[in-house]
Amino acid sequence: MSYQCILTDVKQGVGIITLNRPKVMNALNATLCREVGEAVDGFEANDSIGCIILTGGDQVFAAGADIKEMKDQSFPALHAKNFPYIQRDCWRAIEDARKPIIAAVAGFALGGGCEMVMACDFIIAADNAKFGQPEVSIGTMPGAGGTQRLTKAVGKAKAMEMCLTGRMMDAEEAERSGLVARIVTAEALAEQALKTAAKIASMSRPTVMLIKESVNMGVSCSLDDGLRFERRAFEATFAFEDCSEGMNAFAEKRKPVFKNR
Ligand code: CO8
Repeated sequence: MSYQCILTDVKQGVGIITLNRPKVMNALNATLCREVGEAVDGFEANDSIGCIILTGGDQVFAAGADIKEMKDQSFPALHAKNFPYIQRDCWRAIEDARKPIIAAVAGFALGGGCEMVMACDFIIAADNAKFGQPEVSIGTMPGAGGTQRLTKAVGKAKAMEMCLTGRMMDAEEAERSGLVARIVTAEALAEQALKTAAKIASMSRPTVMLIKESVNMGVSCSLDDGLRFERRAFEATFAFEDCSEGMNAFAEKRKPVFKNR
């Protein structure tokens, strides 16, 4: 499949999506959003892939929605068709994916770009990463999860300050605040993200999917409901051949051979 605004690759059971509009800091135009959605769908449907990486360039993940493309939109058009010019809600495609998606972020992740990495399952940040919701500076506001996911990730005080002032958070503050899982050097980002994703891809896929679903449940439901869901999901893993293979392999002091069933 050839794309205009992204690159895709497959390595070690990992599907890699790279945003690729370097001249405009990977601004998210309609084509890029559609292509990210299509690439996620394609990797989801590909049985040889167990994990996905979403990444950008060395200096910028994405500087947000393409302001030049967005600037002439009107409220009636946006409202009537739920942001029609984007055509494909790639943020939704990312969060609906059942395979884990890791964001590997170097440089700016701003506006819709910050929202895109927050829709992923976790973020590995390069030491030059910067996160922000600067929409207020151009007279608008986050529209794809910025006020919601940032608040859940870093708490109300920091999210409110960032959304109201446009202040960016550097990688260290983002790690301290719980927005990113881990910081690596910019040079090591691609390798470390691939190593992490390949490790996930080597695990039992149905179990990995249940773990992802269970953690995500916990983000949006009560502790009681989350614990109940987790217990049923845990029990369900005993229906997988991979579960008995994993436990037998441990008892027999050998490496498990997971068959994703
Ligand atoms: N859209 C379009 N073009 C952009 C964007 C953008 N978001 N960001 C940068 N560019 C372009 C610039 O216009 C420039 O192009 P040219 O060379 O033709 O003039 C080129 O990229 C390089 O940019 P700069 O010269 O500005 O580079 P700097 O290194 O000086 O600055 C910044 C980098 C700080 C990233 C700066 O470019 C910037 O502030 N960009 C805009 C950031 C922003 O406001 N983002 C929020 C956009 S709104 C949004 O994301 C809402 C999402 C809602 C989604 C809801 C969907 C349902």
